[in-house]
Amino acid sequence: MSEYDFKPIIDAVVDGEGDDVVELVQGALDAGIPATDIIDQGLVPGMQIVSDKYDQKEYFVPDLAASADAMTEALDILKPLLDQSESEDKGTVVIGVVKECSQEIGKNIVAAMLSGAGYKVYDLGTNVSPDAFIAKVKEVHADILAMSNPMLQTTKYLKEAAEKLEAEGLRDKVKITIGGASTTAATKDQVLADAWSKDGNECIQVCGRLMEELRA
Ligand code: B12
Repeated sequence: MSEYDFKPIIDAVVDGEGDDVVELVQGALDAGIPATDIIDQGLVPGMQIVSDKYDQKEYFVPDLAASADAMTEALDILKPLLDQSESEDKGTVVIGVVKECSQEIGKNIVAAMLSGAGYKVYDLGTNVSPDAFIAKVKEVHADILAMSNPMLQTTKYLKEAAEKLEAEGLRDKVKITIGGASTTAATKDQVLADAWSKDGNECIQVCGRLMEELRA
């Protein structure tokens, strides 16, 4: 943990003030704070407060959208700084948000962190059908399929993708990892996935383990 005061960044995310967030993030970078610390200790805790306010009916969808936009603007600055190990080849990951969902901030963070950790990442964006996931996995010979599921009602698509992968005879060649606000460690077994992670840092550890299993 650095001594840096992340509260102004947290507050600006909570207030949905994109310009302020960008300025403060730039200030943190200028002060030598690593991009991952800015995400983990500034942006994500800010969004957590936003989530709590939404749960308590203090915030509504337009407030979420303002904070989400502020966070996205900040991530656009930070993403290139996470992409630092292009020469490494840790493995190939196909990532996306499941069908019927357009909530992508968490997935964007995980994708950027995986890429920064040396994985070749194919990001399919949001609203990705099980068929589209499998088609990309086959096209790029992916090692890992990483699916983000922010909403409970779309959990079925995680399982559908796993079943389709099995039907293609690829289940022993491709590992499936999942995450997102509406998943827990228990979801992994329900949807026939290999792993679940709570955040990007954990996902990097988990993908390292999955790659070892594939290469064993
Ligand atoms: C911001 C937000 C929005 C924004 C999204 C903007 C965007 N461009 O992405 C907007 C306003 C668009 C939105 C819309 C909706 N939202 Co919303 N939203 C949120 C909120 C408050 C925060 C999400 C977020 O960005 N968090 C910050 C990121 C960093 O966290 P994260 O997404 O959890 O990701 C982290 C981990 O989960 C993990 N992770 C994420 N993906 C992956 C993938 C892998 C492979 C791995 C390993 C890990 C991983 O790592 C990430 C980094 O730490 C959540 C509340 C919450 N508790 O999450 C609700 C929430 C997800 N939304 C919800 C709902 C209901 C909706 C709407 C239906 C609301 C409506 N009535 O219109 C719509 C759905 C639209 C649709 N079909 O997609 C519900 C879902 C409830 C449920 N159980 O199904 C939540 C949980 C709020 C709630 N408590 O009710 N939302």
